[in-house]
Amino acid sequence: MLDKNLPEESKRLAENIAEQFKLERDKEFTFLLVGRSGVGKSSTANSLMGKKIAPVGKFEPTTMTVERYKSEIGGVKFTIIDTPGLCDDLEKKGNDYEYLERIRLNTSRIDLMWFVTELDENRVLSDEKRGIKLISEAFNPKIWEQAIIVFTCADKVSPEEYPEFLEKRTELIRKEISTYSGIAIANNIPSIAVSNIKEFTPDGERWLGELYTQVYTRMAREGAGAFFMSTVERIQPPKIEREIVYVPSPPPTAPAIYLNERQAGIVRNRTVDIIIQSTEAGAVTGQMIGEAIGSIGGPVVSELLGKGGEVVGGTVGALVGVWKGIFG
Ligand SMILES: Nc1nc2c(ncn2[C@@H]2O[C@H](COP(=O)(O)OP(=O)(O)OP(=O)(O)O)[C@@H](O)[C@H]2O)c(=O)[nH]1
Ligand SMILES: [Mg+2]
Repeated sequence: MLDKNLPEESKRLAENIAEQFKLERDKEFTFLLVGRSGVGKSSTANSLMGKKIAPVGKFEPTTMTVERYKSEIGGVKFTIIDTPGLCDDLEKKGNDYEYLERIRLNTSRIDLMWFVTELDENRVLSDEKRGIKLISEAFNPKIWEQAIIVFTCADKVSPEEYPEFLEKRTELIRKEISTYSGIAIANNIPSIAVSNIKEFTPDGERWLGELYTQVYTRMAREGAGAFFMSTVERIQPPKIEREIVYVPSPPPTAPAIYLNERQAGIVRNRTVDIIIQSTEAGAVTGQMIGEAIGSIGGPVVSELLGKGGEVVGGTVGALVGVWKGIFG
C-alpha cells in the first residue's frame, strides 16, 4: 500500500524515478583502458567493478591486440576494452591505424577512456606519448573530454612526496594531451591516484570512493545510469541509515565504496542530473527528487517494484538506501 500521507506529486515522482532506474539498468556502458603494459589497467578496472573481469598479471605483449571483456553485474551489462600493446614500444608494432580502426569499427560508444600510468614515474615515457598521439588521431581529440587519468601504485610513493608526485605527474600528462586536445580540454581531465594493493592512498584517504565519483561524473550520460545501477549495492554514503534496508538483499560480495560528504554530494548531483534529463515528470528540481526519494518507505517501494509482476529486489532496495543516505 502506498502511504496515504504522501503528497500525490511526490508519489508520482517516486514512481517515475523507480521506473527510470529500471530502464537505466537495461542500458550498457563501455570503458576503454589505455596505458603501458603492466601499469595496472586490469587491476584498477577490477577494483572499481569489484569483480575479476580482466586478467591480472605481467603479460608482455608482442603485438598490439584489442581485448574485449564483457561482463554483467546486477543485471547491467558492460564492456571493458583493453588495448595491450598500444602504449608499448614493440619490436613488431603492427599497423597502428589498422588497429585503431578495429577499435573504432567494433565499438558503438565509449563512455569513458581511462589513461592509466604509474604515479612513481617522473616523466612521460616515449611509448606513452605515442599512445596519446594514436588515441587522439584515431578518435576525435574530444575523446579527452570523456577521459580520466589514473595513477596506479600510489603505495610506492611516500606520504611526504605524494602531493608533489600527484601534481607534477598530472601536469606532465595533461601537457602531453594538450598537444592534441588543446589546453582547455586537457586541464579539465581529472586525475586520481589509486593503489590496487591498499585501501588508502598515502594521504590517508580511501581512493575507491574518489575513483568512483570521478568515473561517474566524467563518463557519458548515456552509460552513467547503468554504471550507477551496477555499483549501487556497494555504495556506503557518509551516514548510512541501516534501518531502511528492507528489501532482502544478499550481502555485497565486492568491497564497499565509501563516499565522504563531498563525494556523496557530487554523486547526488550527477544522479539528479540523470533523472532530470530522463524523467517525464516535467519540471523537477533536485530538492523535489530528494523529497520524493526521502518519502519512499519500504512498503511503497515494494508496491512500486511489484508493479507488472517484476521483482527487482536487492538493487533497487540498495538504491533507495543509498539515496536516503546521500540525501539525508
Ligand atoms: N604495488 C602495486 N602493484 C600493482 C598495482 N596495480 C597493479 N599492480 C600489479 O602490477 C601487475 C600488473 O597489473 P595488471 O593489472 O595486470 O596491469 P595491466 O596494465 O592490466 O597489464 P597488461 O594487461 O599486461 O598490460 C600485477 O602484478 C599487479 O598485481 C598497484 O596499485 N600497486
Ligand atoms: Mg591488463
